[in-house]
Amino acid sequence: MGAGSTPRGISASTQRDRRIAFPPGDRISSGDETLPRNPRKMRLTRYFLPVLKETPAEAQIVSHRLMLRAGLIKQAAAGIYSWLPLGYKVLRRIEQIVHEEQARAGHLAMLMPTIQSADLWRESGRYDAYGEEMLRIKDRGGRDMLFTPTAEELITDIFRANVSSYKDLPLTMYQIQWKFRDEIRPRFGVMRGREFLMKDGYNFDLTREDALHAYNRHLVSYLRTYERMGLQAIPMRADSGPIGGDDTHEFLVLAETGESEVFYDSQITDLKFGDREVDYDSVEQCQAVLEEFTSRYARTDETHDEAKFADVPEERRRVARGIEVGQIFYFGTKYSDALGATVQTKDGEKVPVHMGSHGIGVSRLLGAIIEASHDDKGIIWPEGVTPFHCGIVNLKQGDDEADTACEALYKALTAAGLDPLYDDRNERAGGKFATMDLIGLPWRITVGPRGLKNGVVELTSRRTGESEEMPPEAAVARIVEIYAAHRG
Ligand code: 5CA
Repeated sequence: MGAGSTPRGISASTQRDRRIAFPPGDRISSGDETLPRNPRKMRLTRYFLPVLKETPAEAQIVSHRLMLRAGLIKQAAAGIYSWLPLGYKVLRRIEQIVHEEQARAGHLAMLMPTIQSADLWRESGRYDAYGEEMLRIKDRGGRDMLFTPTAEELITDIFRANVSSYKDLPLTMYQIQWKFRDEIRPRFGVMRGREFLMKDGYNFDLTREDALHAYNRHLVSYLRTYERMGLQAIPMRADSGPIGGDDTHEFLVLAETGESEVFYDSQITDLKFGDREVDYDSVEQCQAVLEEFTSRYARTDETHDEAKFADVPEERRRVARGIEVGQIFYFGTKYSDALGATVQTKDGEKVPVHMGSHGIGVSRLLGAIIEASHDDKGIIWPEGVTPFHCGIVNLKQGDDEADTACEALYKALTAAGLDPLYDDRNERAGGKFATMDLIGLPWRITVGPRGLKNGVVELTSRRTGESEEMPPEAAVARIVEIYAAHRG
């Protein structure tokens, strides 16, 4: 497996003003501020990085092995993980990108509880339909509760209690919240967990056409989101499962270890979203992106059609495996009918709202990114999600000149808004390099007395392994420049 490619609650009316809130070229944020920094903790001697020398026997796929070995996660129970500091940092960076791209599309962030009452789920009929995957809990009063596997019912309840007019539409709200699905076979670490972090978004629209625009807008927004994480996620026609509806696309990252079998026209992998500006309010622009990215054959095994696949020129037919990192659904009035979520039209008629839901597997993404971007030495984080922007390796801890140069580099990088990790341990160079390679920071600055005599440090790319000597200020400038290209 090779390395992967480098590369608003106000009111509904403010949703329409989204271009005013985010003018083209506006820099939102880099995700650097997701966790407050404590400079002392960014020294390896003060950090908590329990790396494992041995390959854990229980891990069957490379991402799971590397997540355990690099001290990102620790299993707490089957399919349930603690996120250790380094893993939690990456998780927060991924969340930050999701939030920024949702804001860009005009969607409102909110938060719903993980524990819900069974009553709403009885109204929709899903309390029984969901089956064994739903973790059911009784509170002390004997009331049926559950740990939410998804939130269509709760959001529809919020909607029906507060919205009654077409004037408040369109509306899209989302959350990033923990979900629980009591999977029969939790496996591959965070890839198929029982507890997992999901971004789930829900659109409410007056008409089918408006809801399809919301669907298309999500597709565009997701393409951009995954690319910022250094991933190519291909939208593929899929099956809607327990969520329901006819229109659904899954986003798949190609990987040998993926759980889904996929069939596609190889031309689709040439498509890049890039830095194009799309007006998320424009029906035509969103539709055009959807057509561009979905007109070639790309399906999961659930919807695969041999006859249609045969129309793809043979040399372009691909059968592979993929990791599902997201899914978008349009299910019309399934939940609004069941729960009575209606609005009054201009003519005073009461109609059920058209809805869809849209999910991103936030915690699964760590596994997917590692599957797509690693080598035999360890993880290679794409710049967009790396836990630290670069590592500083001191070859001779205790040497005045080397220590002073490392401190100065550290200060210069943090002053430029970057987040470096300084390996200040009293260890052999080989051990320090091995740790940096394992945890996968994309850039490393190596500082040693010999180089310093010539006024240089060494800047090394984790991806290519290439090193270049340059004065410390030049190394800082280069890293600043690299990350400037990765800001939202
Ligand atoms: N309500 C809809 C969209 S919000 C929904 O639940 N969709 S979903 O079932 O497709 O889940 C959304 C995403 O969550 C999936 O694409 C997948 O990336 C992730 N996901 C689903 N199950 C798991 C799991 N057991 N472990 C890790 N991630 C998961």
